[in-house]
Amino acid sequence: MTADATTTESRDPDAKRLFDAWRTPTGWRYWSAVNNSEVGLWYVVASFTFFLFGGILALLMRIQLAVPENDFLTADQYHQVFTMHGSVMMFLFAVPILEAISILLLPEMLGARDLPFPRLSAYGFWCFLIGGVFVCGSIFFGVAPEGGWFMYPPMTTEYQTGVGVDIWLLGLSFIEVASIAAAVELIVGVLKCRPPGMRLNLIPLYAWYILVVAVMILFAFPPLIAGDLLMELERSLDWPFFDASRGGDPMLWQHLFWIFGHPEVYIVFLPSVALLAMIVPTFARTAMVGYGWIVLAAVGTGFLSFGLWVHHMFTTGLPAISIGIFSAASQAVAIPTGIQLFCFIATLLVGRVTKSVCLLFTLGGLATFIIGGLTGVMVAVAPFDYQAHDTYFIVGHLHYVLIGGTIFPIVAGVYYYYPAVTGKQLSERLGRSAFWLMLIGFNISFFPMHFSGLLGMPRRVYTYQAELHVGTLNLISTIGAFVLAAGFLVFLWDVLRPKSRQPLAPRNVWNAGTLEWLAEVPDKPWGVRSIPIVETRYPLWEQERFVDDVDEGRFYLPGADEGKRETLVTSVVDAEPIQCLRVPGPTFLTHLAAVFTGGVFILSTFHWYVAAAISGVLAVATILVWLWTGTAWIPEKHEKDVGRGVTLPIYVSGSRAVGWWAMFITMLGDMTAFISLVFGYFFYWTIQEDFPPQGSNGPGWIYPTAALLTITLVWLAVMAARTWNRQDRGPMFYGAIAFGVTLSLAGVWALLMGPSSHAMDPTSHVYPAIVWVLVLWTALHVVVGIVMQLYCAARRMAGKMTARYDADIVNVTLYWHFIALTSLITWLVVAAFPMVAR
Ligand code: HEM
Ligand SMILES: [Cu+2]
Repeated sequence: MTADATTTESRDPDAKRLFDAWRTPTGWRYWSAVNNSEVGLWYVVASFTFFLFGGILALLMRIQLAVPENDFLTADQYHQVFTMHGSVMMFLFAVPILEAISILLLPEMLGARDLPFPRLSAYGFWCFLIGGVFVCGSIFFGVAPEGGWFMYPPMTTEYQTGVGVDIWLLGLSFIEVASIAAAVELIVGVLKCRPPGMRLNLIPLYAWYILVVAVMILFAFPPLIAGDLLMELERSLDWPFFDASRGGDPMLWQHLFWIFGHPEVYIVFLPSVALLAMIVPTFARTAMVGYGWIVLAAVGTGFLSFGLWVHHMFTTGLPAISIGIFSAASQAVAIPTGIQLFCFIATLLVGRVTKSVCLLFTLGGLATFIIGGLTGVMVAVAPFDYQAHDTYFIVGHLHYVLIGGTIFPIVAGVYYYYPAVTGKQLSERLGRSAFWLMLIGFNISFFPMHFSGLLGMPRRVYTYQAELHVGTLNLISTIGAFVLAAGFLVFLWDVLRPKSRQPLAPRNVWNAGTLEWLAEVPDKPWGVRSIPIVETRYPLWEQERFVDDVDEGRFYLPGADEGKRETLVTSVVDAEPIQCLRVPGPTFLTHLAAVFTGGVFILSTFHWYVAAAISGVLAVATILVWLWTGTAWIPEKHEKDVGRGVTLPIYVSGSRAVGWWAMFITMLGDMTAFISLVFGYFFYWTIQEDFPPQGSNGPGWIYPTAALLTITLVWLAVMAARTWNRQDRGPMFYGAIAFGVTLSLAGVWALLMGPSSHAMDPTSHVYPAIVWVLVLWTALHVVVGIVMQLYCAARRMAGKMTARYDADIVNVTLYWHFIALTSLITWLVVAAFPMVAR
């Protein structure tokens, strides 16, 4: 929502150029925008739409359960509905909405003009939209998955033959990739795109939380993607990872799922707390109490949550000692959560609180979450869990946590930030009605579930007998659900009702202290007129003449002299300015790339593998064009004056560059997926007497060792190429690349020869299957590495990479460090380990 160039822009040529550089395209080209303020907004709207869809599914379930032995939905339909409800809420709403809000607001909170990779955000968004529509669409054709949101095998491998489970596995993997892309963007954003002076201890709390959450996504989603991969291989190619009759084990899925699934709870909870952490000080009119404690608690929760997954598996017959440890750890996580809540409450107590709808939703959310937390501590006690497991007690518990911990805070956030984004305020009166309807409806609906659960009503059943005496409780729950839905409708109406006659809200309506409130009304596409120097946590409150200085362009980058989109990059710890980063503008390439990437996943669902492969090649080609035209531009001059007498380089490479960080972070996620597969191998080894099984063929040691040696040579060649490029020794550079590409091909061949020359049949037993997976994983990465080497050679030939401007080869070298490590681990596992294990 941007006004035309008016007043300031027409008088001030600097402002005019800045405005033109950041102008959002109009007409149908509007959809080619990549700027965070547009993409973030679409992302929020799309996630909310999926939420409404999930909510309608919930109402269908509640209608079915209103009375005993109802036949509104068949058993089959009900299974699809609850699976889709859970999956949509978790994968298409809870995680994406928080990434969406962050893409929209994080740059503003950091006084940045945009995130470092706007096209990556756009690509992630389009992937999300395509994947989400695909997954949701399945239910209209009656082919939705039925395995519940955690898809336990063997139910989902042997007993469901339709495409439903494949849609779940592939569609959601696709969306998880988009989530990881957004996480990379957000991590680099927080670390490298802060305004000068914003040292680590001045970062807005929201950004701290998002940093923690994005890192959690980076380590939690890859295990699930690895699990999805294994299960899809079992379903489509009959590789028996979870099939006990051929050495597989369904428990592996449960581990991989919950290594993701428990952190997931905090992944959706922490960003909502982050919103509250911005709202609370504003309405208490005072700085947040215990900033350092809150940051420590957020980081601590992030760490602890990875150690808790087993508490979802108490009833699977694990050894008692591990149950004891995980039970204690599950209760320990209440401590950091408690610290955060105490800091919030303390802030409200010491401040002068102004009443508002935002605050109502904040308090309502906290109270609801605390109740959910208490029942959570109850089920963390293993003996209690034996009673409550798989009953409506759990359904009650999880919705207290999820709705208290995410929905209420998000609604609070919408009321809070709506004026900053649209220039108009929401209605306090409608907001109050929405709040009370939601709070009361929610409790009427979910509180009785604790009792129906304890009376023995199991979850995931499409109906129940009248003799169970839970009919009344269920009817109450259904009525409550409709009251809750009415509350949402009021909220929705408030957001969507036409506001053209309503006056514009004043700038910084709530009189907040943080940078996002620099947004002008109506909003300007450039974000901030000049990028400020920050000295305190609440600069709008505490730094004198701050807003005027920003507006009058007295800080950094007040114009766009060359008509390019630019923002500042700063150092990680001290936020010293180090680069004037040029970011790319609107494009449709990202849409094409998303469609082709989607094609790979969607076509595979229907086993059209040739079409999927073609789509994959097209996706890679599009992404290459995008990188070729949109990254690592050689600037027309080395340095540029960014204002206040500071001159910064326009192009940097190596560990100062944002691209290097993005590669590094992406590879950490990639390694996590790989380590999850390796975990699978050792999981089979620990639970089986005889693994690798006596007498079965392994890949031997000759081919794997040959593969390791060739790949190591490629790695050295790539490093040499980097050096020779820097010394501008062209022929040596091209020689190294030619050598590297040839040896890469040899490495791929040697990798594949190991298992194939020993006739390892992946459908016969889980051992050959997991060896094949590790080998194929490594080989695929080497193939990608070949494309990267060729890309660098082409860049140099085209004059787009030079001795001085060498970010491409530097990043590719970083990639190869990880490939070398991957190959070494693969060798250790498939070739060396069987020798020592025998
Ligand atoms: C808006 C009001 C909501 C209502 C009335 C509602 C209702 C229900 C009901 C009745 C079930 C139990 C299905 C069964 O076991 O047979 C359920 C399951 C579930 N809900 Fe909700 N829900 C709502 C919102 C949410 C939200 C906002 C989230 C997440 C952010 C969520 C996440 C889940 C999950 C993960 C399950 C478990 C699905 C499974 O068993 O596989 N729900 N919900
Ligand atoms: Cu958990």
